[in-house]
Amino acid sequence: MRLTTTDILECNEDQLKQHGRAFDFFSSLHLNAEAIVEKIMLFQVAIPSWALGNGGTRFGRFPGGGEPSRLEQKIEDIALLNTLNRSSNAISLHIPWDIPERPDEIKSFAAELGIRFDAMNSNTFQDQPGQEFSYKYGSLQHTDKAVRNQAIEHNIEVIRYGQELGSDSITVWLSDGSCFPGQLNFRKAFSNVLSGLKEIYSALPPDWKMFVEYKPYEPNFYSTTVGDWGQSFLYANKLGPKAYTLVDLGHHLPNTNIEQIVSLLLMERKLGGFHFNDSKYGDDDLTVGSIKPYQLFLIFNELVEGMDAQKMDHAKDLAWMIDASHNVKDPLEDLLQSVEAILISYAQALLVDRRSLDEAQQENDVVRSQEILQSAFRTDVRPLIAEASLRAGGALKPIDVFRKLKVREQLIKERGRVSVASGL
Ligand code: PSV
Ligand code: MN
Repeated sequence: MRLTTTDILECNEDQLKQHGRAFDFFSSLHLNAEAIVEKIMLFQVAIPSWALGNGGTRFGRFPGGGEPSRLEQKIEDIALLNTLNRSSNAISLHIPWDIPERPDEIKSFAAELGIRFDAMNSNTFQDQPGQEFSYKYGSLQHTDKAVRNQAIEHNIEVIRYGQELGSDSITVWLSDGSCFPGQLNFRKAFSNVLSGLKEIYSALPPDWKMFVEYKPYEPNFYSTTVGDWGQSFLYANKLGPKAYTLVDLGHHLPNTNIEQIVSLLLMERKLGGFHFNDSKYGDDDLTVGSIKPYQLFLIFNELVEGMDAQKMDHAKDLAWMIDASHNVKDPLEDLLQSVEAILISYAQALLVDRRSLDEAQQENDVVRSQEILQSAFRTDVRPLIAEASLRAGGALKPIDVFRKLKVREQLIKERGRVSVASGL
């Protein structure tokens, strides 16, 4: 199914007046409204190929119908999202869940729909049918060199697919670790992973980046070989200038100060990108901003401050991706909510009065510092997000339009009620 700009414009029609009033009012209060709209228009968030169907838990999965079962359909779904919000023009592919049989054809298919390929993701956390060696006891950390080589080869193959598709980065997430004390020699595991990553790193094309993602637990519950940002940072430093840490918001123990991690990684020029989601307990993969919106704002506050300090391009210099799972919601509606939450936090962070905050910090005025941050956080910036979408030809209210145009119903008609997307 494809949506046209005309479909969207028609749906915008009856909200235009009210939006115009809200935007004018906002602009009368905030002199930088125009500059923020321009920045939002440039900001794009990549959608993961594995998040277009319903996820589930080990207790069950409840597919909602009309899920994309082929890569082309996944790209079509992302194009639908992007037509609605004009802020999600990229796909992040997971291999082997989404192997492009003919990469050149897939690349031009995506380009026709205005979709490009963001970071590639490898998978050495599951055994695939016909695979020679098992990853039961890890992949790059494995005691057996043959298993390590298989994992290295897989990652290099993922880079090759990425090259053909026009991607320029690979995210390596390893589930390597141990479930019980004594199972693993930590030093040997670390050095096996490091030498494996070095081989993958040396296969990177010159303009590519490698993102090393960390996670404290699951599927291993006693130790994880890339368990936190410190370990990821250690690998990234030892690997070289093309290696960076990737922060997945769900991969922290409760109450971790993620914004501080972000600030320090940026300072060290080692922050590569994000997997956005939200969580109540752990790697819950919930809709971005649904549980801790203030934390998301504080993260963006550090991002804007730190990126500006390094004169970085907000839109291009970090990889912005969602990594979520949708157990009870329509995945496309959920993704629209997630992208909107990201843009809201970004816009609020752009509203922070940095000079006053700096002064308040210098004077140790704790109350004023908090007031400055919270006054930005408590500002309703939705007229700015809507204006950015409108100017780019998108919907003022993407979810309303999705429902009004009966997108899910159409997808079910086209693909059937029982089609199932690949992924977790
Ligand atoms: C692992 O939990 C992870 O966050 C990694 O990014 C994987 O690639 C993805 O989720 C798989 O769903
Ligand atoms: Mn992730």
